[in-house]
This record gives sequence, structure tokens and C-alpha cells, in this order.
Amino acid sequence: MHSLLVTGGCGFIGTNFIRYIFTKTDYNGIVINLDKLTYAANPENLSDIAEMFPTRYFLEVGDICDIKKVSKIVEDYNVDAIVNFAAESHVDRSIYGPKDFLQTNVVGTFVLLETIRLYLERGKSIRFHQISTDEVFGSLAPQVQSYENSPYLPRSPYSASKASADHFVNAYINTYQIPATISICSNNYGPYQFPEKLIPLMILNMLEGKELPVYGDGLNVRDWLYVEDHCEAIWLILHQGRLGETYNIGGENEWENIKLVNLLCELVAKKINKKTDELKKLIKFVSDRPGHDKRYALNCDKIKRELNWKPKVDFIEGLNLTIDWYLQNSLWLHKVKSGEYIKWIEKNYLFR
Ligand code: NAD
Ligand code: TDX
Repeated sequence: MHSLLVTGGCGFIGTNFIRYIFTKTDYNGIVINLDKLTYAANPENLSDIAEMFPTRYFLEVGDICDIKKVSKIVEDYNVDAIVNFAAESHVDRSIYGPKDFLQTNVVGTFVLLETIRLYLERGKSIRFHQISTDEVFGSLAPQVQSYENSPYLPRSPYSASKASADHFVNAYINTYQIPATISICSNNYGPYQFPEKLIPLMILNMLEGKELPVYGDGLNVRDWLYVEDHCEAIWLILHQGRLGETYNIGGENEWENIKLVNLLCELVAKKINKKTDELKKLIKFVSDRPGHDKRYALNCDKIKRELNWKPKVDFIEGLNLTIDWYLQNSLWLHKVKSGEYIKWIEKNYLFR
């Protein structure tokens, strides 16, 4: 691999993945980051990488649904692998506006697959990796785990769009023999996550003394994985994963939301010299998310067995790293919240 196209690289996991490649691996090829720069994107996340590696890192602003743009990038940069992070990723937004989810998550993935199919037909070589989510398996009863071959039972517009994308990837593997893999991951947390998701939202609200909104009874369960562990697993799959296969990547670290929010109160209180109870008083049970999935849990035996991967970062350590990052990056948070990045994007891209 010498020319890697990462889509959605200005979002949370994509940013961490590109940073991981440049700082933690011996890869010496180029990385092209194709990102539409939606509200969830922060191109400044990678400005230090862009400065340090001007001949190896390239940002292309564009939409994965634009087949001409995608084909031109693949052609111009001689791309030999694509990792698709680009997505609308927030479940609540999918409930209030599902159309963008259908467009980017399904049509966008389809466009990438079509580009690859046509490229391969011309005798070129390229592989594809799709980033998927544990939500495709739907809501689980206690103790049950989802395996790679468990049936898909998506229940939100977000998870339905991600499941549909995975079906297209598998259809293209089966029908056109495209060299592709899929990974299915549980909830990620860590630096650069947009503060609409549970962990950064709670940290931010604690710092600002705002209410901590817990949906329903707070007993929904999520499995949490530090984002760098996810990046490492993707890198391993790209290099050693068997083509045509799907790999689960989980933290084996299940938490009821309310327990997690209480833990966050304890950890944040220590850092900002406040009493834990002062933060816990901010917890407010609010109306439940419509169709809120109760629990997700992945069985990760396959990636452990085949690729010798397991999560490295302990949960408390990972949460402390995350809280420290948000404390040290208050300017980032301020800009994200005030829409300054949107202004930056307009100045640097839309009107260029
Ligand atoms: P994110 O919302 O933080 O970032 C998404 C990125 O994709 C943004 O930079 C955005 O501008 C870009 N994008 C959106 N539409 C695009 C389009 N049409 N063309 C090009 N770029 C576009 O998302 P994330 O949390 O980093 O998630 C990345 C991927 O991982 C997604 O596919 C998501 O479904 C999957 N995933 C996320 C989690 C999680 O906990 N965050 C867990 C499992 C799987
Ligand atoms: O304010 C909140 N209060 C609350 O109780 C928010 C934002 C969330 N929640 C609950 C809902 C979920 O049970 O916390 C849990 C986590 O919520 P999110 O951070 O919105 O994540 P989730 O819905 O689990 O989906 C995430 O993990 C799987 C990502 O957003 C997806 O992109 C990924 O595929």
C-alpha cells in the first residue's frame, strides 16, 4: 500500500486514524483525506500533520456521493486502498432528519464501491475497507453477544443506513469479487469527538455547569472502546485481514449510561477541584430517544484469534486521557460550539 484514501478524515475517528498512521506506524506512503466538511468536521484537527508532511498528506474537500470527484482522486493519486469513515454518525440527528443518512451512508458507500468496481475492470488494483457499527445488530437482551455472522436487525434510521451500506459491500464482494473487508465497532471515545455524543457532551456540560441530560431511565448499555484501539485494529485488518471478511472490534467494556455519567462526574470533579456531588446534582433524566436501543455487545474472538488484537487502553485511563484533552483544548471546544469552524471552512474552501 502506498496511496491510501481515507474518507471522512476530518471527523472524530478519521482524524484519530490519520494521526495514528503518521505518528504510530512505519507507513511511508501518502494519505488523501476526502471530506465534505460537514458540521462534524474540523480540518484544523490535522493542520499540524499537513504542515509536517506536506508531500504525504492531502486534504480534498468533496462528497463521497460525487462519483466524478472520487474517480478523479483514485486516478490522480493512484490510490490502492480506501478506508471509508465518511458518514452521518449521530443517531439523534438521524431520527429528526434521516435523508442525509440515506444519502451519505448508503449512496456514498455505493459510489465508492462502483468506483472500485470500474477501476478493477480496467485491470487496476485497489482494496476497500468499510467502517461499520455494532448498531447494525439491533438491541440485545442481557448476556447476548453479536457475532460477525449474526443477523442484522437495525432499528434507527442511522443503523438502517449503516446496515444497508454493509449489505452493498458484501454484495460487491460476492458479485464482483472486489477485495474488501468490513469492521464493526462499538462506541468509541477519545479526543476530537464532536460534543453531541454522550461522553464529550457530559464533560462539556460539567465544565459549564449545565444539566447532564440522561435519556429515559439511564439503564441503556453501551460498550466503550478508546479510539486509538479502534485505529490499531483497522490498521491490522488493512494489512493482515482476510479479504471478504468482517471483523468485530469491541471494548468488552459494557456500562449502563447512568453509571458512566456518575463515573465521569467523579473523574471530572477531581480534575477541576469540585465536589463530585456538585456535578452529580446536574444529572437530569429527560425524555427517552425514540426507539432507543437497550444494549449492544460484540463478540471479538475472531479478531483476537486471527489478528492477535485486543484493546490496550484501560477505561479509567482512557477517560482520564479524554477529559485531559478536552480540558487542554477549550479553544477547540469553543470554536466547535460557536460555529467558528464553519466560518473557517467557508473562508478556506467554499469561496476559494
Ligand atoms: P463523525 O461524524 O465525527 O465524522 C464523520 C466525517 O465524515 C466528518 O468529517 C464529515 O464531514 C464527513 N462526511 C460526512 N458526509 C460526507 C460525505 N458525503 N462525503 C465526504 N465526507 C463526509 O463520525 P465518527 O464518529 O468519526 O464516525 C466515523 C465512522 O465510524 C462512521 O462511519 C460511523 O458510522 C462509524 N462508527 C462510529 C462509532 C463512534 O462511536 N463514533 C462507532 C462505530 C462506528
Ligand atoms: O445526551 C445524551 N444522553 C444520553 O443519555 C446523549 C447524547 C446520549 N445518551 C445516551 C444514548 C445512548 O444510549 O447515551 C448513549 C450513547 O449515546 P451516543 O453518544 O449518541 O451514541 P450511540 O447512540 O450509542 O451511537 C454511537 O455509537 C455507535 C455513535 O454515535 C455511532 O456513530 C456509533 O455507530
